Amino acid sequence: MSSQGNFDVVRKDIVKLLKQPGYDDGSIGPVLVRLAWHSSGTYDAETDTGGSNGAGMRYEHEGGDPANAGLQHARVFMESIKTKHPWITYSDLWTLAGVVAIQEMDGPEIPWQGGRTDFVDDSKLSPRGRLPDATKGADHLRWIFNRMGFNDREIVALSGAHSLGRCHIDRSGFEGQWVNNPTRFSNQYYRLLLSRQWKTKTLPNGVEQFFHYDEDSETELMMLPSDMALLADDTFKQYVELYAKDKDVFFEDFAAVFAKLIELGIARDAQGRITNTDNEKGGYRS
Ligand code: DDH
Repeated sequence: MSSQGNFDVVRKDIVKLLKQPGYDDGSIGPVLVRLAWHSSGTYDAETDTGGSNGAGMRYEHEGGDPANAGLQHARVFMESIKTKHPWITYSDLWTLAGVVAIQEMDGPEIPWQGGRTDFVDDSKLSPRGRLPDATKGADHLRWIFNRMGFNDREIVALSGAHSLGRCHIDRSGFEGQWVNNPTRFSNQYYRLLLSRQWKTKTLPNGVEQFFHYDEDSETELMMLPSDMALLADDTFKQYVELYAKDKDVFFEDFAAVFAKLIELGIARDAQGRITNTDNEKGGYRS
């Protein structure tokens, strides 16, 4: 069933669903990207647990992790696609939706392969707390992303996804958008990080973030403490400068690193068939 042709039909249906005038900035693209990232970013290379395979976010253990607050909106939107194409696994659907959304929002084309299963092996459940904490600095970012297998340059490239979407006070406790046009993928995040005077402010809920008032668009833009950490660390900063200067290098690096993210924990043979899951039973081979 899961032939490439069918995936193309699903891609088209995801595209049709992206524009949602009543939702945020008129598109569910950003929250779909976050869904793909959070479903994959639980990976731990040492124990080979977590990752997109299994779509664990369907269950309270992972779905109810405070780090995933708000992603139920993305999952509900994806449910109509799953109902229409019941053969696709949630783990394939959520990762595919992320790459389709990025491409449709003017981002790079990201290589994507299907074949993930939705079988959850209890012994492979990832504990909560594996996703980054936005109040923390460079050491924390390295600790989280090195665990997945990413280096400094890849950490900075991945962070450029914050040219999309916004923070919601009722989800993460932070509030606002990083860039002026949050439904267009670009290197604007790095450019703004470097070129604006970011000041701290404390929100009514006691959460501290950074802000800059953009006179031209009369919009207040924001940065998380973890975004600012990319400026405070010299190695990270050198890549922020690179990506701010060269959009093509950023797009190329981002496509490669996002493709790596959604493949974490998945081993494939030369034909692209996943070899570390038992496709017959739809479960892990242990
Ligand atoms: Fe992020 N992110 N993210 N992020 N992220 C939030 C929103 C979005 C961190 C914290 C937050 C990545 C890395 C980090 C997206 C993509 C990616 C929010 C706000 C917080 C907080 C959530 C809310 O209130 O709705 C931190 C910390 C890190 C880090 O340490 C590096 C990465 C790697 C990606 C990626 O996609 C590759 C996107 C998109 C959003 C906007 C979601 C939306 O609903 O809009």
